[in-house]
Amino acid sequence: MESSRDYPRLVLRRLRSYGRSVTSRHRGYGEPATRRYRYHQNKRRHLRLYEPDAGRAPDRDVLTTIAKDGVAVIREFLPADVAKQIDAEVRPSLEALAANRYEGPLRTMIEEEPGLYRLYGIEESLSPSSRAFFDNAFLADLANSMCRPGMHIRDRYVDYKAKSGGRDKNVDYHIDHWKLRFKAFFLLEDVTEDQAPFVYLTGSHREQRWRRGLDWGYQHRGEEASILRPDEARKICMRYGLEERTYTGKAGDLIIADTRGIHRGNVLKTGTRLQLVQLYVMNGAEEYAC
Ligand SMILES: O=C(O)CCC(=O)C(=O)O
Ligand SMILES: [Fe+2]
Repeated sequence: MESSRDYPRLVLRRLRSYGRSVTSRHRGYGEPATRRYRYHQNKRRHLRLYEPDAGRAPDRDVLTTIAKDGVAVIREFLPADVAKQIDAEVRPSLEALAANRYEGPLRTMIEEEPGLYRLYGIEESLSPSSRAFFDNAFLADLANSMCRPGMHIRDRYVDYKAKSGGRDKNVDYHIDHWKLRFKAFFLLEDVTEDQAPFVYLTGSHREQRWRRGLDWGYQHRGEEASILRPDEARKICMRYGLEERTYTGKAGDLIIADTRGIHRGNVLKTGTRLQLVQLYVMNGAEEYAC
């Protein structure tokens, strides 16, 4: 039992615990609101910097198309022979990876069930020819003309789809982020309707009302919250006048997409799909830029 001598200490203790309960109750309400406020501030800051500048672009038409549609294609970006050479350099390793017998030193990504495989760092020694794409000055200049601070490379890999009927995690409509993300897909082999061509909803990279929930969902809960059902994507298309386009192409073609917009892959019906991918993100601090 507490004696009267302890009274001041008791009061102090009660006051402290009251204080703690007040701050923790306050935190319960305050923290999500602060998080949301910071997110909106960062998003506003990001969008203010997102300013395509045709004057800095290596090709005005390409930049104008990306700014308008969120996606552009450059046919025969590199000669088909270069694409074939890169294909010859990387395919044996990817086939080994798909057959579960790759023993090389490179970092890998494997989605075994749907048949999606990636190899990173191929330009170091496996495929010197791939540097013609990964270290391409045109692409670097194009990325820098997309937004005021310019952009840098965040990721580069070779991407291999090898299982007919496989549904990897990219075949649903989705956005990659609420931030500008510019992915360059360089085709190493011809891609027909049956070889899982890339799909993009043109104009969906813009800041419009439909994306508010999706952007916050991504920020708050990550990738799983950035997926749209086909009927949701259709509704957005109709209401905002977006158009779904499918990007088939030939070895040597390049598809450039702002993957802030709605896009998806496709189920492979026949053969394989082999491409190089390079991801560019905005220069600046993580919370508002890259
Ligand atoms: O596989 C595809 O064509 C889509 C890939 C995709 O969604 C991505 O790279 O962000
Ligand atoms: Fe994606």
